[in-house]
Amino acid sequence: MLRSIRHRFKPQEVSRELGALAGKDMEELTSDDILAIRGVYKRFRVLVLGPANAGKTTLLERLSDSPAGAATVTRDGRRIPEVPRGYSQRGAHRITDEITYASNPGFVFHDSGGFEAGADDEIKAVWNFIRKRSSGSPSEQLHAIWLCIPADNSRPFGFLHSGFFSKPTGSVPVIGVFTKLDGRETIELVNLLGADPSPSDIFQSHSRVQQRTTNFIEELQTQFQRLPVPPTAFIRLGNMHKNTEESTAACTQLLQITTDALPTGTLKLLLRITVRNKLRRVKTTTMLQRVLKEAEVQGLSQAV
Ligand SMILES: Nc1nc2c(ncn2[C@@H]2O[C@H](COP(=O)(O)OP(=O)(O)OP(=O)(O)O)[C@@H](O)[C@H]2O)c(=O)[nH]1
Ligand SMILES: [Mg+2]
Repeated sequence: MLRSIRHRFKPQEVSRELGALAGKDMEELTSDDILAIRGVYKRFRVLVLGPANAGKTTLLERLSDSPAGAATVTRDGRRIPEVPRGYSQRGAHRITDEITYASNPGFVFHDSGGFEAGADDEIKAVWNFIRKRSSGSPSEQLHAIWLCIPADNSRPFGFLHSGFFSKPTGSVPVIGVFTKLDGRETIELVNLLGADPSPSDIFQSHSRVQQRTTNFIEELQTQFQRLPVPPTAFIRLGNMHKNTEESTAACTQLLQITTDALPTGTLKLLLRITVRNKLRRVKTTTMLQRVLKEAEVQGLSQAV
């Protein structure tokens, strides 16, 4: 059954010309090759799916090195105010809205909003969107879906009981993103030691808490893998609300897993090009900030 679904959606390169680039390494690409790939796809398009409070917006902000509220949201070509945190379920949000970040312009995101089990209309809207955007013009197509599954939720599998993953997503890979691992560790710690453990008990229980957290996630992952159309790959994220080396590394890992899951060589190249441009931009911004800081220290900021 699964094999036939996959076969039916056998991914194809958009054109013979792009297909010819597919086998190349990044280092082999000429600037004309890069222009050709970006000319067809424009931007890398991701749908972020998941229940309310799963950490979807936080993930996009971390990935884009952006503070809260920095997103540009566009509806029918016009900029609209970003939906404030916690309001995504109140009709202010549409899955077709395009979310971009000035610091990360090669990506465009769509947010499912926080739908819940039994919210059939919302789930239908998500499916309509996936169906429409899994084919058609390459620049409008979805390239990947990140399904955020909050590990600090006692029943994070719940919102999928509606049969959400009984349908294939065409050639768009779904990455299962377990979020808030740190929250699950806190829950496991309390389960193990009660609400008010001493610091030494916490220290001694560290590896047991981690083991219980791993067991919880692995059990969940097994449930997802039993779905008719399971996610292609999984990743575990924690402390993404903090801007740290770990959370930055986790974003890099998510992008690598996504690259591996993409169905065609040119889409893999598109994502690699997009990430490389983002890293160059971050480097330039960091350098600029350092220069400005030094200028400020020396009282030269006017001149700069
Ligand atoms: N402890 C912890 N908190 C997190 C993490 N990621 C996000 N949060 C927090 O969880 C809350 C919800 O995060 P959001 O990113 O707004 O969640 P969302 O999925 O976009 O929620 P909706 O927009 O309502 O659908 C915020 O207070 C975040 O700071 C994490 O990895 N660990
Ligand atoms: Mg949100």
